[in-house]
Amino acid sequence: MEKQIKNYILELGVDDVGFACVEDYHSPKSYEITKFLPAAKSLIVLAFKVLSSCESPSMSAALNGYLDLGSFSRFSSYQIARFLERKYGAQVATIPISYPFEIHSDRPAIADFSQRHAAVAAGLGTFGRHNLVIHPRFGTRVHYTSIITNLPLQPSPKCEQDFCIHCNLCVENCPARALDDEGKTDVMKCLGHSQPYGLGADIGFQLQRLGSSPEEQKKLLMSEQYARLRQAAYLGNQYMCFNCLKLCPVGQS
Ligand code: B12
Ligand code: SF4
Ligand code: SF4
Repeated sequence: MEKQIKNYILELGVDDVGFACVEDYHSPKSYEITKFLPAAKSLIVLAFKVLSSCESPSMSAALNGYLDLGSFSRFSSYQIARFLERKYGAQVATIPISYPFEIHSDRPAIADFSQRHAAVAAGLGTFGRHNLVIHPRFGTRVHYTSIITNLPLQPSPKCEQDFCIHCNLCVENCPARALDDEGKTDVMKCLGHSQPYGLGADIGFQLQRLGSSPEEQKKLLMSEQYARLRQAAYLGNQYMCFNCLKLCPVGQS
């Protein structure tokens, strides 16, 4: 069964796949897997290689590569989930690249499920100094999604090697200095640079608008800042910094 599933997934064009049993998924801050699927037994983790457009000097071209990947990952997850249901009568829950996830004020910027822990459990990489998972072939330029299922699948072997070469390029080139503390990403610092038109900026804009005269409000609504906030809200996901992902040399030669 594992071979058939793997072949199906790779033939769709997904770059790599690994299996894990739910007991091997250890993410202290995430919800229990059974919250998503009470009968869960296994995780199927998919790896999608990030396009070289992440290196583009144009942030909109770099972001568009991410959005393309996002659409393909949704298409793939849905196809694979349907295949598992039809062929094996499986129960499934698909977990996306990022959104949607439950939002609670005591869990700021923390998702329900950790794709990084899932990838490590499924033998698709190990953590690097930048707190991202480094894949044995694609290096850091990879995104992960997961499918939780009640099928009992033989787990893939875990990666034993430390793929990070400890060059410190990610830390030195983070414009926000968000990676200075080893093992911790300063989320607010990263967000300020990587999502300058995200929720924080939107709140700032709305507060400014609330305190303004009708004439000033009109000006604010006609501004570049407002147009950028609207675009970001429409896209759902918006990144303006890719340094830790694109500068990591592992897997790039
Ligand atoms: C919210 C989010 C963010 C937030 C906050 C991130 C955060 N909390 O660390 C912000 C906006 C800052 C962000 C930034 C980025 N993100 Co982001 N993000 C997410 C998202 C949606 C949820 C993360 C989360 O809350 N998980 C739940 C928590 C409980 O688990 P966790 O993420 O694994 O976090 C824990 C572990 O990583 C652990 N940890 C950290 N380092 C180490 C090291 C070791 C050795 C160990 C054992 C554990 C450990 O500590 C964390 C807290 O408990 C995930 C997708 C997902 N659902 O997992 C993507 C995800 C983590 N992001 C990703 C990426 C690519 C990025 C960016 C590069 C974006 C960009 N510009 O391209 C930057 C990189 C920032 C960085 N270097 O850390 C990828 C990472 C892929 C990979 N190769 O690892 C993910 C997995 C998306 C995906 N589906 O592929 N992100
Ligand atoms: S995405 Fe940019 S700002 Fe965020 S941690 Fe990586 S290098 Fe730093
Ligand atoms: S840039 Fe260097 S230090 Fe940072 S994760 Fe990659 S190999 Fe490790």
